[in-house]
Amino acid sequence: MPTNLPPEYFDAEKRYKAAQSPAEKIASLEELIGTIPKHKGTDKLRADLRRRLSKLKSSAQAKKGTGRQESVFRIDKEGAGQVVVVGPPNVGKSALVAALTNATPEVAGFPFTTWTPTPGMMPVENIQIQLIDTPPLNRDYMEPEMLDLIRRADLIMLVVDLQTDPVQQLEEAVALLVEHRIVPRHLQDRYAQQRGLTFVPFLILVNKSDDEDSIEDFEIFCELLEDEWPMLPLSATTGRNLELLKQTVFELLGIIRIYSKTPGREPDFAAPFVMEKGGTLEDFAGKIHQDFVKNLKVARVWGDGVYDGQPVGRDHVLHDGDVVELHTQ
Ligand SMILES: Nc1nc2c(ncn2[C@@H]2O[C@H](COP(=O)(O)OP(=O)(O)O)[C@@H](O)[C@H]2O)c(=O)[nH]1
Ligand SMILES: [Mg+2]
Repeated sequence: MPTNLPPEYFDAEKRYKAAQSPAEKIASLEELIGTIPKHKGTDKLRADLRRRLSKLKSSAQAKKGTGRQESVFRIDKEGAGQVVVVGPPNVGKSALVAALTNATPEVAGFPFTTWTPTPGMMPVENIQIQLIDTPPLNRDYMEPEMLDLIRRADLIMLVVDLQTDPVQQLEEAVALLVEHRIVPRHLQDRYAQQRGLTFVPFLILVNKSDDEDSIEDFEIFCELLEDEWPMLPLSATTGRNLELLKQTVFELLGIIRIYSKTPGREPDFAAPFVMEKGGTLEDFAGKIHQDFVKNLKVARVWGDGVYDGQPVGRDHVLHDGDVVELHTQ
């Protein structure tokens, strides 16, 4: 990367990295390209970014256009994590996705209303997590592409209905997924001998736990289960425990938020970089740009376990909320 880029470049780059929707990405990338001074030293960078811009534009176009559309089950990951919402019919999957995100999937009192997956973004503090509403699990036929979508997910939220035999719903749904080689990560030791499995973290959402009266039913449900599950009683209708759900998803995704800072300026707390828990300073530099990894001279960190602005090495482990200033010269 050219070393003489102006501070506006890094500000614009932050906005670009934090952009969620294709439209937002395109707009912020155009802005980013506009901040680069035109001379020989920046030719390559400008060419690279313009190539990325035209790719973004054509894939956004392809999505809008009719005809040769890609599979509806191929949903690009957006935001800090992709979470699929699965379960039997009529348990309230669509109602939950509608309550938690900007999406408006159809909610109805009869089964099999949702035929195609519908993504929406769930705001959790200052980040967005993608939720995908899906057609019901069905023993007779599972769309292979729907199974791939589930396999690729960062987290599976399995919804059951507290008011309609939730034990059977949970056991049947898990059995069906395991038959398709999708295994709850916390049970992976049991499957150590088998090959070709995908282990994905699960969270069981016990929906229609509308109010305090449902607590006893929920406790009975828990006692009847053979295994321990990460689990939350909640209600799409009354909103019970929906805030707790957001925090739980954030924790289960195993992610942290890091704020990048330009020397002499305040960090932008509205636009965190999201990375995996346990990530190091070097991982963070790589998220910003590979050249930062190569040319990194000093980094200063404000946050957990350091004094303000403490210089740290490449293998310093970062924590949620840390502010980092990278210096390449
Ligand atoms: N009492 C109650 N009903 C709910 C709740 N969530 C959804 N429902 C109802 O359950 C039915 C099925 O909901 P829907 O979201 O379409 O289920 P899906 O088939 O799993 O997507 C609808 O009549 C909803 O109004 C809830 O938390 N409490
Ligand atoms: Mg539905």
